Amino acid sequence: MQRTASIGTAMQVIAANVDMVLVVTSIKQPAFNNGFLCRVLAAASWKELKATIVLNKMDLAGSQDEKLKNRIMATYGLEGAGYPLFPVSCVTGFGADELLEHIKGLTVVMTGPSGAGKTSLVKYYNPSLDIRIGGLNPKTSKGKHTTVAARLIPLKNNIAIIDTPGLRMFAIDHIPRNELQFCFPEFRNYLDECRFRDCLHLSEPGCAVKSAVEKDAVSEIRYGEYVDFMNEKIP
Ligand SMILES: Nc1nc2c(ncn2[C@@H]2O[C@H](COP(=O)(O)OP(=O)(O)O)[C@@H](O)[C@H]2O)c(=O)[nH]1
Ligand SMILES: [Mg+2]
Ligand SMILES: [Zn+2]
Repeated sequence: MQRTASIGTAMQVIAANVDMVLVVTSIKQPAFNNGFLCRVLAAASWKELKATIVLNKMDLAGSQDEKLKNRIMATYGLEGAGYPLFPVSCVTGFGADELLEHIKGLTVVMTGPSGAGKTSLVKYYNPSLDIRIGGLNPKTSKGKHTTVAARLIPLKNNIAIIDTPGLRMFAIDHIPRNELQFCFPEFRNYLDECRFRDCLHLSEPGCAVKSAVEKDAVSEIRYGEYVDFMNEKIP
């Protein structure tokens, strides 16, 4: 499993040096993707890295997208899964000061779908930087892979930011099946209350995680992604 080994090594190198993972997503172009976000959050949690979510391109949000934004905040934000979440726009600067304050003095690594605006965010904070911003493929609205290697960029306020070409190091295939549950922080309150000690929160009777989902105390979206990931792993 060469691939898993190199992912693990890259993650170790990064994990040893950074204070936080900044997961840069966008409300649209490319479309917001729960599966992607949950994957990265789980991978960060596995490495005991703090994660913050950036929801970029809010300047493109119409009224339907505002509803989507509220759902994303309820699902992932402090009231939901518990992650700090910042809706921003690299075009208008909306939310940028709050985000900058949040990462003050930290070394952060950025990850996120290609085209979500990672490089644009760095460029917003430091316009004099000579870095390339990718266009969107006009046919697919997907980003082109413009950032070719991970690089550490100093910003103001003692911030160092690592721009990455993609998300390859945020795979979750190396997380053991019975430990993935611990990578969903909002599940933790319920894990001790399941009827069976080895409950994997799938179809076991008396599962406290599932009843929390039924009571809306745990997001159905997050739980659904957990179940999907579990089904991807060999039983
Ligand atoms: N409308 C809008 N476009 C943005 C925003 N941020 C980035 N973009 C555009 O999205 C495309 C991809 O940006 P880039 O920073 O290269 O994304 P990266 O692949 O995540 O580094 C570029 O065309 C940017 O101009 C934003 O906040 N609003
Ligand atoms: Mg980039
Ligand atoms: Zn359970």
